[in-house]
Amino acid sequence: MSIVLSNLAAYNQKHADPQAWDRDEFEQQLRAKGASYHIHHPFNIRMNSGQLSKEEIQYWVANRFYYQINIPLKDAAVMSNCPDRETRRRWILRMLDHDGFGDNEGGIEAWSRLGLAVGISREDLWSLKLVAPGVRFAVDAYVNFARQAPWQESVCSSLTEMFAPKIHKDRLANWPTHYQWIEPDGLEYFRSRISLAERDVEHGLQVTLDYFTTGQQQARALEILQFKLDILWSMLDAIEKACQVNSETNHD
Ligand code: AHQ
Repeated sequence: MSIVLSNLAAYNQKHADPQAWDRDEFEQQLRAKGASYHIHHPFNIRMNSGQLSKEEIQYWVANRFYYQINIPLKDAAVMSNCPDRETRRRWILRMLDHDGFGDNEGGIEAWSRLGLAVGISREDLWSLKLVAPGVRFAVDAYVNFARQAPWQESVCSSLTEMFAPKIHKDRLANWPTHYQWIEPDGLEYFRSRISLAERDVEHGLQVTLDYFTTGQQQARALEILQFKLDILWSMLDAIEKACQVNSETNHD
């Protein structure tokens, strides 16, 4: 019986914590998750190829606004869970980037101007009346995760931004051609986000590679990243579905 138990213990030990990846391989495993990024979502593919209607663009802007105004709340949750001053000194920049500071109007204000550029009034945008239940649910799940998880896990979840510069560059390259009705200065948010995303990812990746070191922890990191990728993906699912329903209702 003791032979069986010792073999079982050895089996569990081996499978409880598979051989950890080194830093480079771990980073590659994280970056490989880009295959699930919402850049590959059918709605985003239709957006970049000019196939979205004005109403669909407006709906996307109004729904993504709910994500944007919740990013500072998410980042404040990370800050409130983080006892490390050096981390907080860097992390607070993310909140200021969105809320603004001094003469810098911030990303939320820039997104409001994107709203105006696609024909949504500030009143309608800020009323959140266009936000689909599935979008609200997904965004709230992200904020609540950051409130409850260890701050290093929340940092890991922000690493979907490893893939964000490309999606912003796609919009800057495609919208002026495909959606000439959109005021060009409305695209400033996408322009501003590219360098900020690169700065944030450099910090987020360093925290993640330093903290998740065992095989089990690294598997957890991939789960966390997939959770956030699913949040972004399900937001587009909800937006796409709502646009379909709106279109069918308007054509009845
Ligand atoms: O504009 C975006 C942004 O400010 C952030 C913050 C970051 C986070 O903390 O999770 N993620 C993120 C993202 C932004 N834009 C999204 C887009 O498609 O425009 C991408 C999204 C991300 O990749 O997580």
